[in-house]
Amino acid sequence: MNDPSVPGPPAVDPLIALRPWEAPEVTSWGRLPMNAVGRRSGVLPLDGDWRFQLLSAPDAPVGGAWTTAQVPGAWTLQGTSDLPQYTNVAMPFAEFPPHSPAANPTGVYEREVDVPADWAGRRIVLQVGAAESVLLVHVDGRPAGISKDSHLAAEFDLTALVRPGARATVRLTVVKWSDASHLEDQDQWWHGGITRSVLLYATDPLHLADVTVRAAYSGELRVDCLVRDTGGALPEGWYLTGDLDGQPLAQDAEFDRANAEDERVSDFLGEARLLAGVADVRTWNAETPELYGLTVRLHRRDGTVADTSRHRIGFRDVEVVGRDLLVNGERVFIRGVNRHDFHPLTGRTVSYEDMRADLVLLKRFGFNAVRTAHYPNDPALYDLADELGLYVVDEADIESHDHAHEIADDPRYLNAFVDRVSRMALRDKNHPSVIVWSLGNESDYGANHDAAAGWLRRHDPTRPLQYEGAAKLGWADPDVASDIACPMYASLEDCLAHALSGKQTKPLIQCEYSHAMGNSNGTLADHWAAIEATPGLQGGFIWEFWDHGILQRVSDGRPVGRGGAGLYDNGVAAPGHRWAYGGDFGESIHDGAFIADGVVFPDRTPKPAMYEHREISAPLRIECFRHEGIVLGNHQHFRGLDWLAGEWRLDLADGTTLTAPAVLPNLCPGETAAVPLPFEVPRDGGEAWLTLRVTVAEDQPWAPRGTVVCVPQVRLRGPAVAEVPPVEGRIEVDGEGLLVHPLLTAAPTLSLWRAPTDNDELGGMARRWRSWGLDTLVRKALSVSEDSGRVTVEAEYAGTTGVVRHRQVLTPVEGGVRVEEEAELPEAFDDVARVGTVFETVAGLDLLDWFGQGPWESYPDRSAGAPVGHHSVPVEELFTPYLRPQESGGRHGVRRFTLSAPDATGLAVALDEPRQISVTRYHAEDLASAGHHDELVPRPGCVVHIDAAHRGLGTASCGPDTSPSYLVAPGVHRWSWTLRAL
Ligand code: IPT
Repeated sequence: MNDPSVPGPPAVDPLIALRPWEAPEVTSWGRLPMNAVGRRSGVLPLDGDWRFQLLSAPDAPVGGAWTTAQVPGAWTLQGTSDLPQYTNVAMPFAEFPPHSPAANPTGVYEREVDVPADWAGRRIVLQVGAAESVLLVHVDGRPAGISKDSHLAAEFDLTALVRPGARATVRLTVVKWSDASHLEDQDQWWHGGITRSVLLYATDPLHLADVTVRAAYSGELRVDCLVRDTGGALPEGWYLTGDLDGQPLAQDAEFDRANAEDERVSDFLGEARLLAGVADVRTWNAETPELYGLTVRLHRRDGTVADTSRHRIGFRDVEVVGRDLLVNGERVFIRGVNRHDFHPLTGRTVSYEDMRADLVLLKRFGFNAVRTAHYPNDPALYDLADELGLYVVDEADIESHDHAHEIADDPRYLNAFVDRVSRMALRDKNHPSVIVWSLGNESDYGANHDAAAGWLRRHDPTRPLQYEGAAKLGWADPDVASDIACPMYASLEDCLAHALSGKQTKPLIQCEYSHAMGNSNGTLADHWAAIEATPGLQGGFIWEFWDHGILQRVSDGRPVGRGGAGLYDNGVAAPGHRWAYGGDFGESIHDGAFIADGVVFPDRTPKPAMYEHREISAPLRIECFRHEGIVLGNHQHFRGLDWLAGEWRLDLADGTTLTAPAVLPNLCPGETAAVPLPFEVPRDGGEAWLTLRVTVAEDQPWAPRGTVVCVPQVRLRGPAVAEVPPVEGRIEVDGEGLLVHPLLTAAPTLSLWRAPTDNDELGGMARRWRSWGLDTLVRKALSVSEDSGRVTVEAEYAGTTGVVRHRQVLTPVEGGVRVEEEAELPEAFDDVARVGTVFETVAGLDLLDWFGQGPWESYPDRSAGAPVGHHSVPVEELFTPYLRPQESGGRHGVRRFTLSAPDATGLAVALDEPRQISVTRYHAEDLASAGHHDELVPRPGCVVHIDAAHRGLGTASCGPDTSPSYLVAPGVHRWSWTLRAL
């Protein structure tokens, strides 16, 4: 501090005077080049509590009271006045690029650091894992550096600014809004803070400045190293050694000789290469992610080690050939998801354990790829993807959405584009999991993209790159910025038409599709049936993994923050809490629940759509049932079936269930074989379904033995139609013709409406339904007649633009009543939510047993993952708590069900054919009028829907609606069911 050899703090702080927050040309100052050397030993972690002040602007004086802030962490979740704000496309402020608002929350973090005495003579580096959006670094008041790029680490050489054995004060000033915010306009919460770890490390002055690994499918290994010395000139005689899983690697003499003879190369070069050919190499792919341990050592002339770098590497090739993306020569399907770094308590700060849990879950549900939407994710994610086996599309931190067109060609932002793309590649290039680079998201297309693409192509010719926005002239556009046609939310028809057009030039892999907002992901199975059957279509990335709900206290509207573990369970926030979405922190500019569009809840509880995905990704499938037996097929790309075990189950409609162990055939990828039917199928018992429950045979890194992988199914026999004969008896109806039944508190009436899903709302259907008056239909009994015990009720329901005629015929049957219904919808009602019956039961019937699809929620266009069988689920668990309450809890293809109390009393319903039903505690109006779950008041009984027809879910909140075949047509609908007491 009082070292005369270092200059004192300047009178005017140049980092503030420069106003770097509105200088897009300034991407950094004093920052070390990004590299892939990896963490070294000799690390001093600086995470924990730092002194903290939140200024109103970056040039406001520091001098207020200090509080503390946790590093890593966003200050927006740590009790400051600056709260999270959610916007999608819209910038949260009005200033045009490169400007930012004068009111600009700026966090000043400060702490003392005792620099270890034994670091004397060493090179001392500060690493800040991530800070958004501008980082200014001071050491003892002296400027040390500037960095932008909120999702990548920044390193600064502090050797000249600190003294080993002495104490230094490190100040990290983080400016929230800047020119760079316009490049970080991703669809997520805005936060401020230091969101990844901070640390100090030391190296020898002679050090590895970068290590670039090329490990090919052929077994060829090339490790290119960049060597530097802080003194400038490299000392004579340095050399490299290495080892690969214990096998020594030597420096490539041919490379040295060629450099020595190359006149363009100076003595300073500092480059060397390790080269090896690995015989019988175990190659890496997402199914069998074989890794090798690589160590690189930099030696001084005397043989002592100056620096060491360790890697886990995988041997694999990736290339685009024609319209196929090939991994190790195979056209692999990309079963991907878009993933943000997210946590409901800490915002963007995620732990290793959390990321591992994310990827383990993805693997268990059949995903094999992640797009790091929309910025380079936490570095540990890539290690985990290497280890667990997931392909990664690594995306640069560029989304200029609101001002996309202006920025893509703005030369002031040129540096930033190249900087962000190149730094990502420099950090992540050695990961086998990274198979494609992405130039960013939703930023139009301009010269800045081509500049970044040019840099990438030269630096890393081993990987394709993609950018959705580049396809200005359509998906076959020969633009330089995308090797893959990677549209978002394209319709299946358009994708098919392109693949069949004869004009396709690139693989078609949607960068975003099947928007998972609320109750969604309709037609996923149709997409995959087409993808698997159509050359040129190779998959896509579901939007998205997370529902980004932030845990919030209802009482004061504040985010709970780090202390909230245990305040949520199974997708639901504890009483007094809720999952906040846009607007819940009082933001005036926000995009509401659009932030809740993932396949998992904010606590990572899978939504039912995950089971759909698991089944359509099944590695082992039942192809068909033929006379010679059941034909099984291996749908993997690289792996046999030896890691799987199976069990057969036969379900008959009469309740009979048989099981038998399955012997799986030895099938190579793509092969099929017939196996004998494991049961003698009983002649009686009605409809018969054969299910193969496929589990993990031996522990996998991502799943213990016994984990279910898929449950393929085939129907062996169709249903037998059983006529229920009428009996003598009386049906009791009230004066309005409403059934009076001791187990019902509300009689069965017609229902044409559902609590709009997010897709219904944003797709415009809900508005139409309201304009037709479907949400407030008024029933008018026209006639009630009785004929030898049978009651016929003719009713009309008046909407605003049409009348629906409804007839109910109630007939006494053994133990209950048969209800035959007919509804006639006017032509104007050409797309309603449902046509069916709703009634409400007495309290206490809390268990649903059914024969049909399940056990999880399913809908007409999302039912491929719900096998037919006998299922039993408590009513409380039937409901899916989508963040904004909406239609939920449906079960598809139900043939019959019972609702019972613990003493086995209750009611039984048999349906004329497989129907959509739901059993919840809520009326559609209850759900539709609530914004969050804490506002819902459950009803004591069950609200039961039986639908003759139920509209598909589609994905219209962002993308295509459901297919026409899943719409409910106008005209006449007929259905019937019987209700009996148990
Ligand atoms: C697209 C975005 O890339 C993604 O970040 C997210 O916003 C998603 O849609 C919707 O949730 S952009 C959209 C305007 C098509």
